Amino acid sequence: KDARMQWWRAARFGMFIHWGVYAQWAGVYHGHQQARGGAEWIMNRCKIPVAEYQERAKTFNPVNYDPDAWVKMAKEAGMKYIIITSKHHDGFALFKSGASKWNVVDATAYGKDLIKPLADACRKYGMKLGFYYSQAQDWNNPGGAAARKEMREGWPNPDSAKIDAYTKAHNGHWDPAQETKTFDQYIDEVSVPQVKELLSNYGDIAVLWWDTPTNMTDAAAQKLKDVLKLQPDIITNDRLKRPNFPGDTKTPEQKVPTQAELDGTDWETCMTMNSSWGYKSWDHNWKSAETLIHNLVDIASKGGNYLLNIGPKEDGSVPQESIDRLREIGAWMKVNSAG
Ligand code: FUL
Repeated sequence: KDARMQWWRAARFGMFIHWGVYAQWAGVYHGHQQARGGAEWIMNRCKIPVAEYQERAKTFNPVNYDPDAWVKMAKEAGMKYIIITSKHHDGFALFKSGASKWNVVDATAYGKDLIKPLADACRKYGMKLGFYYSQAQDWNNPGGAAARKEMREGWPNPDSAKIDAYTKAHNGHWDPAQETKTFDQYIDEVSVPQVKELLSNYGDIAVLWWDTPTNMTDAAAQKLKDVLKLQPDIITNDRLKRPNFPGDTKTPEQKVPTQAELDGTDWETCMTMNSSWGYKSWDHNWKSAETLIHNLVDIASKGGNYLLNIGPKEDGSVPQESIDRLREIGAWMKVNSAG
């Protein structure tokens, strides 16, 4: 394990990328600002019907997507690895998939694999690439799990009481289309095959970043863990299934642990630059570059890694506020880092 962890322990700084068709909504549904949560949660928070969400995705066409520029931007900021949401909780795959038509090639106007050119750019610039994959929650592929969030947290829908009662009776689901298969079928037919695709089709993959084990069983977790054998050196986090699948790294979210909270396990703080992971048009709550640098130093001095997020827009461009902050961090790094 120590040999496997070596690059990761030296890395200290990585880029998280939350991107998917939720960027089209940008935190707004029918003119209403999503009341709570990251913009990547809008489908659940606002209980958007499956058909409506998929209809909008047909127009997803990120013509300004420039993975080469993304990797260069990360590199110039001093980041050593990139973790991208290959599939977030909305189940949308940013890659070509034979396991589900709900993927960028089959479901959008763009029609091309978004992961392949990123993997190529990472190889070109010597950047490690890892995948975030929502193994359990999936709001579009039937059988996928849905963490229950009450409707009142979303927009003022007149049907909110009805919808809330429905989600209570249906294990978090709000659309009958989500329940035409079982969770086990979803694991066997979508989750496991897609992780196989991700670990087979894009070269060396450094990290598998699982998330929210809603409804997970040990049996399902074991099936997913077995797929990791395709990449013997891969590093995984602690979000596959608790407590029997601790993985390699702990994942404090939006906070830097105190010294007293550390127990010797490898850890990585993931954090947003504003308040949302996915792009949210009206979130202007940006942390200063000074704060971000302070966090990086604090984390590095305690032996952790800092996974700092960007949320690209629908067209593939990166918010200027994020670009500016990464530039400032890079300038600081040039003066203050050894490597
Ligand atoms: C959370 C997710 O639910 C968020 O959307 C985000 O991906 C964050 C990094 O992990 O648990």
